[in-house]
Amino acid sequence: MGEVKVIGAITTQFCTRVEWALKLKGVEYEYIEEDVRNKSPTLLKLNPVHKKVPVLVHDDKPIVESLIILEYIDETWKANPLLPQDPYERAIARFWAKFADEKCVWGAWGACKAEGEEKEKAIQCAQESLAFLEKHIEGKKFFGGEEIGFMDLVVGWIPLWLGSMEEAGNMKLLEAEKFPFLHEWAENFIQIPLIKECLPPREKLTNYFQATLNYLRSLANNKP
Ligand SMILES: N[C@@H](CCC(=O)N[C@@H](CS)C(=O)NCC(=O)O)C(=O)O
Repeated sequence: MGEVKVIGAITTQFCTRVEWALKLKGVEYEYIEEDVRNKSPTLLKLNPVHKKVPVLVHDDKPIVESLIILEYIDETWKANPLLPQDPYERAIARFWAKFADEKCVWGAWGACKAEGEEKEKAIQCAQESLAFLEKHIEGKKFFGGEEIGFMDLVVGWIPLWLGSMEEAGNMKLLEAEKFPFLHEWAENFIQIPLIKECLPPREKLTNYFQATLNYLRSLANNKP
């Protein structure tokens, strides 16, 4: 199995998805918390391009970017496959994972940050992206079918992180009436013991988003 380390930050959903994948595969690992506001020389050495967490270190070899890390984990440890076996289905899963990271994560954060007239527009835009996930999960237990798969881990931030963003940003994106299937999936997903055990405390997350919003707004207010 070799030595496995995860360099992460507790408030970061991109790291939690990596821990979920390792746990699903039954891989033991050492977790090392990084302070992303005061980056360690180790992080800068292991991820010199993006300087971000997570970094997976397997037998001293670093792998970065969480979607790439998930694929590496899936190819290295074969138990409980994350991606489908069929090449077309795999391509589709990768497409939706990329969509979810590019549109849903940043759409939700955009709506969280927005103020005044921009807020309604940003909420609508984020909900348009979430509507694709709603279609995708309709009639299924998990995005992966009967078992948790790649896409479940990728959108696994929704139940907790989205709730915290909604609280900090004073808005509601995942309305149960608008997104009944996604809402139900989120409620079930977060109750799974293996999923639950990697989650940060909600209060910590909400405080983190609130502090980030305050910081960004103070920068904007002090612009010349
Ligand atoms: N696309 C990256 C995103 C990772 C990411 O944004 N990490 C953030 C934590 S939320 C980070 O390390 N930020 C430090 C920085 O931007 O300087 C992935 O999927 O791994």
